[in-house]
Amino acid sequence: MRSDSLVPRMFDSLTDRFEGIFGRLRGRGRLGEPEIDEVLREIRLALLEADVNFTVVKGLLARIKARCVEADLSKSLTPAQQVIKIVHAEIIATLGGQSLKITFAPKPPTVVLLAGLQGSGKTTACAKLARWFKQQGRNPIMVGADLQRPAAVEQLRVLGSQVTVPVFSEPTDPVEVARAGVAEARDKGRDVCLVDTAGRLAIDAEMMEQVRQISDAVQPHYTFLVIDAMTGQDAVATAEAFHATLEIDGVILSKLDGDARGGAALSVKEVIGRPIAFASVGERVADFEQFHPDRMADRILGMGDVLTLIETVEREYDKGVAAKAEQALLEGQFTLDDFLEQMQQIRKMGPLQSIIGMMPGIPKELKNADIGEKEIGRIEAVIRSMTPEERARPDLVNGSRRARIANGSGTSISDVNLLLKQFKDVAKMMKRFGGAAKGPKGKRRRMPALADLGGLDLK
Ligand SMILES: Nc1nc2c(ncn2[C@@H]2O[C@H](COP(=O)(O)OP(=O)(O)OP(=O)(O)O)[C@@H](O)[C@H]2O)c(=O)[nH]1
Ligand SMILES: [Mg+2]
Repeated sequence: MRSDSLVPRMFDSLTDRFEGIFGRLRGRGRLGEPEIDEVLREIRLALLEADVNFTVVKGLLARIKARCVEADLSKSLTPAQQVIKIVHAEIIATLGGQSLKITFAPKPPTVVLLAGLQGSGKTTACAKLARWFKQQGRNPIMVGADLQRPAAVEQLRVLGSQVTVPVFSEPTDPVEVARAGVAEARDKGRDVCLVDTAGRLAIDAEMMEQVRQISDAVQPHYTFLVIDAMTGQDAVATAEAFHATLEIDGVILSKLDGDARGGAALSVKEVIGRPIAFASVGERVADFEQFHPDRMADRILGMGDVLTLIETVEREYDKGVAAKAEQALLEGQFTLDDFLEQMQQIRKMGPLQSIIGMMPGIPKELKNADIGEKEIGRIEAVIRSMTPEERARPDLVNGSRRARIANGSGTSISDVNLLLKQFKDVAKMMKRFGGAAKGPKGKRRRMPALADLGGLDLK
């Protein structure tokens, strides 16, 4: 099962590098200039290897260095934290600082034009964006102005029915269709009009002229350039070329779910001076999100998306249940019922994958693992088919009981065996945490089961 999370895989290796660099940095005491220079060299290499544009890296490193000097780290008692803070802030700035705030035309419709190379993901992004506007309470229409490819309008219609947004097109010419589409939006009271245009294999004058004519005809409030993040440095060249003709307002980065190095994507804002507005991270219409530079920086630097995680946990995690589980494990009486309760707490917080993606320090294999809701459902079914005694003392569950439990829960004996084994593993791990909780420093670990989900093979 695919998860619902929007964790771009593209920055995985860069994240690994940063985790390594920062890990070593934390292990150090005071930092003199040579040590700082070494760290900066490592960061520079990591960024270049991730395919971040050379000029962008140069500027970024110069700013980081200047701020390190200014902070006079040699006198600092927490130099590592300060360096990390500076790098963090500068990466956010490189990504554009703040997320693009979409405003709406006082006189509807708000016209949005999508441009980009062939196959960059324009048509897909058009539908995803229409869906996003609907979620904002808007009433969009899509206009198929790609008459280049015979099936283009049909593709848009199929997507339109998926996101339940109407599509306007007619077999005239692209500029006419776009103009008529905006008029249609006005007549039908549609307040957002998204115009999908044709792409070409390479940037050519004719294509630029056509999209410029469409732009002149519809006077878009937003012109978004769709860039395929898999295309590396070409993405930057594309952005420059389009921006020279079209006056881009923002970029939609597509295919961030790919496994290419994503650094080029990070360069776009610096190169054309326009922010990344949205990120497209998969083929499904839901795989789309507004781009938040701060949250993206957190993830790239391996800090997880702690802000969102803390918000979610505070909102959803029942403190009574947490206290009870902690007590149970301190007393060595953690039962399957406690286990199930913990699982339900986690489930309340949303798709597991997105929670794990937000947690710092979780290995990337785990972030990519398919841990789904179905599996929790299965665990729940098995536990519910047990008697209260069995839940308290799982070693009571013998062979014939396992068969009956499997039967009763609509699972298989191997599912039951697997769960019992997982529980045993977790219980063992809980004991270790229990020891730590009673340790001399009195530092208590919260939510051991959540933190230890990594020990589970929830397939
Ligand atoms: N994995 C992944 N695939 C995507 C994403 N966005 C688009 N695609 C796929 O990329 C292919 C091209 O997408 P389209 O939306 O048709 O691209 P386009 O720019 O409209 O293409 P043309 O109209 O031919 O220029 C399709 O197979 C999409 O499903 C994404 O974010 N992730
Ligand atoms: Mg298209």
